[in-house]
Amino acid sequence: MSATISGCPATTTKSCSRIKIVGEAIPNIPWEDKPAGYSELVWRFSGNPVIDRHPIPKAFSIYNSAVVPFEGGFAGVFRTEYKTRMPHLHAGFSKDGINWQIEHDEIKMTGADPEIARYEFAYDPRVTKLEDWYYVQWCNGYHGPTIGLARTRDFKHFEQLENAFLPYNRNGALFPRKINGRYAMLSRPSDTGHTKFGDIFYSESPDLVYWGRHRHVMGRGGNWWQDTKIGAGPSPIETSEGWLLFYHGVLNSCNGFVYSTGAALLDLEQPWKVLYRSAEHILAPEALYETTGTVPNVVFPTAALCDAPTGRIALYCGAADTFTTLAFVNAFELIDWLKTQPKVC
Ligand code: BMA
Repeated sequence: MSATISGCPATTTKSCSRIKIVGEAIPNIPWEDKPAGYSELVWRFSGNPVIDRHPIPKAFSIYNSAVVPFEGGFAGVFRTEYKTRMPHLHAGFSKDGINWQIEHDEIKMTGADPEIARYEFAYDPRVTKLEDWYYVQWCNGYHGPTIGLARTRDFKHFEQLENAFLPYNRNGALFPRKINGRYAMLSRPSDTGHTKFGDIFYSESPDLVYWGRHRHVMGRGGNWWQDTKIGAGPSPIETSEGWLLFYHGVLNSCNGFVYSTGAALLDLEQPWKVLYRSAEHILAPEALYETTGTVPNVVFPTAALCDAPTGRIALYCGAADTFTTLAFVNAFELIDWLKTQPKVC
């Protein structure tokens, strides 16, 4: 185990007083210390996968899902793939963030225009606590994938809002507060296939209905692990050093796509300005549950719990489009490392 002083890695004790994380304390955050002698920034939970195959009767698998602190425990929205192989959204609850009770029936949203409410498909949810609501952003089928939006207070009743963008768009990640007086979201416009483009953009809204003032944040490219396309992961985490963003990057190998995880720091008031970005991936498919499954070689981050005082981050990932897994990283250590990375990759 690495030595810790007030929960901060011994090697970065100074940065704990320098770096502030804006957010709540999550004293019961799922956590394991870094294994002794392990030199990588990010390490995997020894109990992975957190959600194995066939966790509820309807599900073939549950992955690429979202988790937030809720009423002293945790709640989430889960990409639940049925044996039809169609993805649906299910709510789930957990006391410890590791053992999950997933609802057996899918979320029934209310309130949307029937045109928007009809189901085509629903996958890759993120959940963001914003003001006094939990907002769900997911890839919603409407003549192709776009970003659906809904909100809940109890993870039982969900009110669906308008889709945020036109299709084709994926990987919507709402910021946890207004920026310059407007709601803000990252997304990844795309086309019908896995074409070699896919950059992250920033959009603003006065009301969570009308979105505009779109700005380019960062592009695919540079090193090959993120050369085919990239997409935002969980909602960015606010820190004194900028918005900490986890994202996925895609390598196009002769054996198919490889999805890995990177990180970036975005300017606090102008988040379309990238301050630092990982030239290397920080988590790539290596464990058997990441390399073997429905889609081999996929690590897809979609939720990050962060305990503000200690900087502990529990990162939930989809693995091989089959499993839900957990990895850990310390925010202070990650930020210090990001500052050694080039501003543009
Ligand atoms: C992306 C999305 C993800 C999936 C990934 C790997 O395009 O569809 O849901 O995890 O591909 O298959």
